[in-house]
Amino acid sequence: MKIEELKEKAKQIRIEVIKMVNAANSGHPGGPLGLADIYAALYFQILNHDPKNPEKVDRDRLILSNGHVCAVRYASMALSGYFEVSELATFRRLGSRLQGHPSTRYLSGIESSSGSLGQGLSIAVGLSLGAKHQKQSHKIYACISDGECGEGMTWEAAQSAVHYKLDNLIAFMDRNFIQIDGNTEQIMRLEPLGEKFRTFGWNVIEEDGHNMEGIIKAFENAKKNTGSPTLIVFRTTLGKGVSFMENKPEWHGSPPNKEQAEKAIAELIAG
Ligand SMILES: Cc1ncc(C[n+]2csc(CCOP(=O)(O)OP(=O)(O)O)c2C)c(N)n1
Ligand SMILES: [Mg+2]
Repeated sequence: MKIEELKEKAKQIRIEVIKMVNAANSGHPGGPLGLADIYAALYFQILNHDPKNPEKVDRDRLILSNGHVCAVRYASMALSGYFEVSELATFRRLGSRLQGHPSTRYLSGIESSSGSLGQGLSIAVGLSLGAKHQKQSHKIYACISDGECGEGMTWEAAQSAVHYKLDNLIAFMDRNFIQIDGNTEQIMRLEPLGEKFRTFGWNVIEEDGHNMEGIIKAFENAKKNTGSPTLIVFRTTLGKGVSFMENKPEWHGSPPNKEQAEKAIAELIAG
């Protein structure tokens, strides 16, 4: 897909995210808006997947560790054909397949249940190791957040991924410097983040998470790396695309009301 088309997909994803969180009157708009460009690149360009056959054996796996941002994944799945876009309106409703934190029990195409932070990278390490043992050639992608690095399990996974030379593992981080209570560096300092992972033995790529060409290039380079796992640190802006949400921790987990949602969508359409 052309870069301009991917940017258009990202815009559509953002609009659906706003509609979903507004209709549910609960949920997390900030993270999903910040990840929309990356998810457009994944679902419309990078992933080897088939929306009409979500269980195909050789598909790439995408583990979403920071499960609270699942609106971006549901919107990407609907727009790429896993299910009807109209189903997005059931987000967070009782009985819906689209719960506020994703579950493998309800929706094919979700590769791990999440919401309890810190577990995703370990799950991805297990899947990568399994794929190696079985001589399978698909990739394992792991979406992780900066806030969840406060969970020690992340660092155990980081260590074992290098030990087992898991070059089929491509982790990427939503590095927005924000978590539920504010700035990550004040709450639990992470910097120098890239250097930490490099010291562990990871191939580390740092990229602007809103530059579509750069996002594609980063993933393509990660795919080519051999002998070590890759971490792409994507610098993102929480709430990207909606002026009154950008970089504001309060939009981590509060829904826009009708008026705010209309304003947000108008801004996104104006682009
Ligand atoms: C194990 C665990 N501890 C605490 C929480 C509560 N919690 C939900 S989101 C969040 C902040 C995580 O930071 P990040 O993913 O960087 O947030 P974002 O950038 O999306 O605002 C926390 C602490 C949780 N879901 N799981
Ligand atoms: Mg964050």
